[in-house]
Amino acid sequence: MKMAIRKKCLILELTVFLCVELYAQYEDQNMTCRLMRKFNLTGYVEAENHHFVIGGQFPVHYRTIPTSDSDEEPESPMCEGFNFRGFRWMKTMIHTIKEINERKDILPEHTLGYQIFDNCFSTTKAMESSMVFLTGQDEYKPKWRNSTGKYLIGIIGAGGSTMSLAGARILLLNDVVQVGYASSSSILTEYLNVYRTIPSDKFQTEAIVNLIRHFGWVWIGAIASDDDYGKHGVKSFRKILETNNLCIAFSETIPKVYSNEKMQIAIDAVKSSTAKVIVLYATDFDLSPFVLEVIHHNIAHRTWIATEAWITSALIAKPEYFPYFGGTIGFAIPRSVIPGLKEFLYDVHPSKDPNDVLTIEFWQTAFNCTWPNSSVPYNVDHRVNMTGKEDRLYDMSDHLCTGKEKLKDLKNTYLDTSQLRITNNVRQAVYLMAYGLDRLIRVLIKEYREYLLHPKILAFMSYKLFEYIRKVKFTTHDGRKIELNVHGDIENGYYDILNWQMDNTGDIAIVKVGEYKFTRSKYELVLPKNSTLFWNTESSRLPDSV
Ligand code: TCR
Repeated sequence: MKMAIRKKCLILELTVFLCVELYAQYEDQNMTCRLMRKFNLTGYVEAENHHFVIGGQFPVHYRTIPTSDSDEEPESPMCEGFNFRGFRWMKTMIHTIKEINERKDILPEHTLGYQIFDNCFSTTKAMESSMVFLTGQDEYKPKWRNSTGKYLIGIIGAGGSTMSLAGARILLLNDVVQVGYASSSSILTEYLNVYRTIPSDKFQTEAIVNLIRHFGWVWIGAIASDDDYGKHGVKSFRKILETNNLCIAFSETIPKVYSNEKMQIAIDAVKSSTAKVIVLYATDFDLSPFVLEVIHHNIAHRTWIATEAWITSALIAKPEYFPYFGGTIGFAIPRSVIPGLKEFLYDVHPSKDPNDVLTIEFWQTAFNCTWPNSSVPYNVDHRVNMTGKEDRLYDMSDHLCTGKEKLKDLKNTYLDTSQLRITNNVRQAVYLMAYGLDRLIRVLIKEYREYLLHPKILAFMSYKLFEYIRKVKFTTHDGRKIELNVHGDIENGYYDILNWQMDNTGDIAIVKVGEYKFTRSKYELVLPKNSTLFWNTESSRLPDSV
């Protein structure tokens, strides 16, 4: 009886909630709220032969295609713009789960399955997948956190703060833990069910101000993406700047939906200000229309301070952008090498499974061809709508793929394992969850060995898992110590300090020039005197911004 009431309440809550979320997203377009009931997600599920399931959300596409406004029930939008990096993150989750299943020291008597969805870097799809974890694709009535028929331990994701926030509330209602690998906004600290293996932006923002102080700059400009990451980032940046008696010259946002008017406000601020040092708080994808505008307006001789989200981005670090963005300096998550991952990533081919639409799209996009007889649309890119310019990533191709295309010949972000940073956070998020479950099971098994998978014990487990996952301490394969504080945040860590230079082949070299270590109350900024920095100033010397 109690359960039935609880379910009813939940449906009501979810209905209202989904409406509010959808409304918020389409507010600009004056859309009224109608509930979407049919979900449409792509991803990977392997649950059947396992005891438990870990959920995952990754941005394998960059955006959803806006649907036309009609009076009918809203439909789940389609996605476009294949994100090779997001695809690598998703595969890393699967690789880590396989590795844990083979280990005898973690969960020796149980195995983990997975249910992973592409959230297309959007709140709508993030909400949809959070619902589907609880209900299944074809129903909108919540079940007890087992839409795959297996117990859901928690969610790895969602790949960005705004998306994590969208899902956080429904998942919290259902006592489901979310472990983030890229969602770094400090606001997530307030959510009881959100833990993460990426440090909160609180630390990065402090690091940026300490870098500014190190170089003696005083007047700084700030540009943020129009989301939780950018806006909260710049808000706390301004606060810390002021407490250090430094000054903000301007602070503008980059629109998410293309608006020439809003974009020009940001561009004019950069152009007209005497502040030549500018912080860009945005993810690479949100940043790229702005980058094109900077180039279009020929705005050179600026020193851009990068956040970790774009400092190593292949989308921005292009040689042709170097005259404008060379000399960029900023912070990055430490690099790691993951044993066996490269081989796992190479083991991808569209002929293996005709239903694996993500792999087919990966192949088509990577090799610029169309997979025969597939219903997967070629990667038509509507980016023209986002930038206001013809900037298609890929042209339509009538050239058929043969299946003999060689992955080895590709220079592609998916296969580039030389810069595993967030990828390593994905791995550690999966480990954190698995260790938490392992520790809890070791306690429960003493009393309840035979009943471990009984619904009542599982319900109790959900409640206890929060605590067990949060209290896990472990050392990673590369010697990093992972430990969360009471809010589920990492408090000890470090960033690499990177600078964009040009190598002798004319390519951009993203060079490590220093390190920034932090604990809750202390920091250490190390920029060795002998590390050569490149500055994009007329004199090629350190810019002054006093
Ligand atoms: N936090 C961003 C998302 C993000 C990201 C990235 C996306 C971060 N780093 C690297 C792509 C690649 C940091 C957020 O929204 O919280």
